[in-house]
Amino acid sequence: MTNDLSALQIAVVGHTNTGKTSLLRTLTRDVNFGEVADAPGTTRQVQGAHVKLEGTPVMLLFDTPGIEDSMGLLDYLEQLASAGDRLDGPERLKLFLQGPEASGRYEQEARVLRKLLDCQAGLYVIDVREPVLAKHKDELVILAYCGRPLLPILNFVASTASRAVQWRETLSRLGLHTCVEFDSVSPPLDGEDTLYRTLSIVLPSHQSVLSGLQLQSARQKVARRAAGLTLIAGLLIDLAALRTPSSTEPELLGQAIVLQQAVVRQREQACVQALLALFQFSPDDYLSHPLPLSDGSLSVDLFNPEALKDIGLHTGGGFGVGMIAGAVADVLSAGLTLGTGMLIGAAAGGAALGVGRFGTRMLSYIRGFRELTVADDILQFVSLRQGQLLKALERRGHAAIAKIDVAEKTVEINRALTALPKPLLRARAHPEWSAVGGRFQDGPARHKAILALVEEDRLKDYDLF
Ligand SMILES: Nc1nc2c(ncn2[C@@H]2O[C@H](COP(=O)(O)OP(=O)(O)OP(=O)(O)O)[C@@H](O)[C@H]2O)c(=O)[nH]1
Ligand SMILES: [Mg+2]
Repeated sequence: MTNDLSALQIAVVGHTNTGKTSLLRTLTRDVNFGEVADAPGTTRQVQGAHVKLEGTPVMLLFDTPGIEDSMGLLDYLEQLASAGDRLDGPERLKLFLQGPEASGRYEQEARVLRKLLDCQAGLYVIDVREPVLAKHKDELVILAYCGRPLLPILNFVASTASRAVQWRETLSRLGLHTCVEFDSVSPPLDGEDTLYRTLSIVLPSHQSVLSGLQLQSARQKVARRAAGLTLIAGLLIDLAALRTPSSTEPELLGQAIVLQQAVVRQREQACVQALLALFQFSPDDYLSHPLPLSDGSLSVDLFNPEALKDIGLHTGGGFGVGMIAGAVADVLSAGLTLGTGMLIGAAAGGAALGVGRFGTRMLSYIRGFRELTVADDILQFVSLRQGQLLKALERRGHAAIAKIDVAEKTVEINRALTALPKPLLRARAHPEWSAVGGRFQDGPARHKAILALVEEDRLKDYDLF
């Protein structure tokens, strides 16, 4: 990394294992920055990362090793000057940094202080689950010797063990009246904007860059949401418009069902990957830390009727009629509905799935069954699930390691299937709108339908219908 000295430079400092490296990951949206581990002393060297404004690096954030022995160092600093010397903080630190202990016992701490002295300000990361101890107070006294503005970041505020109140009080007593609540694993939606806004208060000389970053962060959040919703709407249009031709011959119908299910699964998977990429969670990141997926597929199987029942989606659409209702239900369990001539064709589906309730006499009546389509309840399930993934990604910091369990949250939803929104109903009649179908033809009408779906009122909740 080149060292751009014109950029605003900020040191991220604090006690060991408080989440400094995690904060850098989240602010730079880089899951690969540095090393994160639940153990003290993980970061040993200072490492910088650029933060860009409209593509131009404007700020350098420096990760630093954790401070370990603040009490020993403060005692040492206090006895450094000979009696009668009136040294201020930076002068005292200069003496220390020139002395032997800066490359000996306090080498780690010396790296931190040197860096903070080089920077215009520091972010002081606190694990608010920890009680306020003498070592923390000593640490703050030493950091104040640098003579740089320090903005405390109350990390882990989402934890039930948070002692944020106690920490705020302590910080005030030490003259630090402004601080920011954050959580690098699940940052508040406006966490980044708030951080930059508050930093601009403690660092008024860099207000224009910091308010630029604040605005950019707010804008990007809105843009990511719109792009995410567009990806989901595209997926739903593709699935609603999808038609797989099929024969009425049971074996061939069975094959068509398997094929169509595979196409639907892959298409949903592609949307998951695109959403991950949009939020800068790489496929690698997802492989090593499986997000909502297990071995490449979403963990609640799309076509598992039990799963659909569990989430309380009830199939509508007037299929439950007459003697062949059972077979229709079985075809629906395959997550597909049948095109024109569906009821008779459904019997063939039932037979293909090994239902065995229909003899050859029944099958001989089968006529006119032509296409498979994706069932309404599958569309709704996909919509819910992708909407929840989008929400989870918006709330996920780049320091998060645990997987997002979208499937688990989806199961909590319990309600009857509502009618498809208009753009999806229209898509039903336009097989050429399906990018995964054999008749795909991209065009303005398809795009219009995607936009209309994004703009549907209900979509604002990320719940497309
Ligand atoms: N839940 C939660 N966990 C966090 C947060 N920040 C960090 N962690 C976890 O805390 C542990 C320590 O995080 P690091 O980022 O390595 O901490 P550090 O301050 O850089 O540690 P050193 O380099 O050893 O000083 C890791 O297991 C992180 O996943 C947070 O805001 N919330
Ligand atoms: Mg670290």
